[in-house]
Amino acid sequence: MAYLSGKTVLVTGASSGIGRATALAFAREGAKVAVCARREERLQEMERELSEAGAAAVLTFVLDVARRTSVEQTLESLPAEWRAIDVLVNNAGLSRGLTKVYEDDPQNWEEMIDTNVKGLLYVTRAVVPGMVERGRGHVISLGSTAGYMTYANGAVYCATKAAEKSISEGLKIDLMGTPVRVTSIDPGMVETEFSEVRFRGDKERAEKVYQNITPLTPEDVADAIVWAASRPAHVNIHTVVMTTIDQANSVVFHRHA
Ligand code: NDP
Ligand code: 8X3
Repeated sequence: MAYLSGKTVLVTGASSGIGRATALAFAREGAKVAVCARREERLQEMERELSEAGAAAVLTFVLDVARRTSVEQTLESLPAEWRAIDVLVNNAGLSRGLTKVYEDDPQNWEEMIDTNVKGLLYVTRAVVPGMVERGRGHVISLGSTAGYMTYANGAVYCATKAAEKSISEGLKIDLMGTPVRVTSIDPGMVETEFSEVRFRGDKERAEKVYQNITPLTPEDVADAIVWAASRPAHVNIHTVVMTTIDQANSVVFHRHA
């Protein structure tokens, strides 16, 4: 897709899963790809892979999106040739626990809200003014089917994704009159490290989530992100809701016998 060749793309939370697959997909389109996350060694490992995939240039840097001052300072001091971000993929996110609200540890809520809601806002706030000034740009954020329908024991994670939906809708309204585009990509179950993080390293429990189901892959979601980013400049894809064939919504699944 010639449209993305040479474009500057920033993917947050690119050290794993959907973010990693998205960075590689943009690299294959010949984009300049900047990736960030908290785990530096993972990002360093990706550097060569991104170049080999075809990225026009690669930048890796450590960023915890939940740390406001750090987000502001880091993004402000990017090398000059990386400051004109054309596509921001707000992907960094996580879930912690699967518990009733009235029994949960508030620390879990804080991590999810700080990352999925406040982190997304901090990065968006730092990047979008430049897009408006340059008269081009696209903000693509990761929502979820969880933002449309709350499932048992997931109230706060679902609330963060409902917040993402409202923020993307509001940002689109705020940006009317500018050519900056806004998209929310809202997948159902995708097999990544998501459940392992949710269950704090309990791999057995995480694997059960995807048992007897064919989940989406990170590459399926990356495809949708690159598709949305590569539409003609006058086309704004608002939302892509996507699930595996085995999922109808946030709570209805078909598990194979
Ligand atoms: P993974 O756990 O595989 O990846 C999450 C990524 O986010 C990692 O690279 C992690 O990197 C990064 N991250 C987490 N916290 C922070 C932080 N504070 N600052 C910077 N980066 C952070 O999960 P997924 O790929 O599945 O998740 C990606 C996004 O997709 C999330 O927003 C998630 O909510 C959403 N999503 C996932 C679905 C699924 O079923 N998997 C379905 C729908 C949406 P590091 O730890 O190195 O910082
Ligand atoms: C992640 C998908 O269904 O586990 O957003 O919440 S789900």
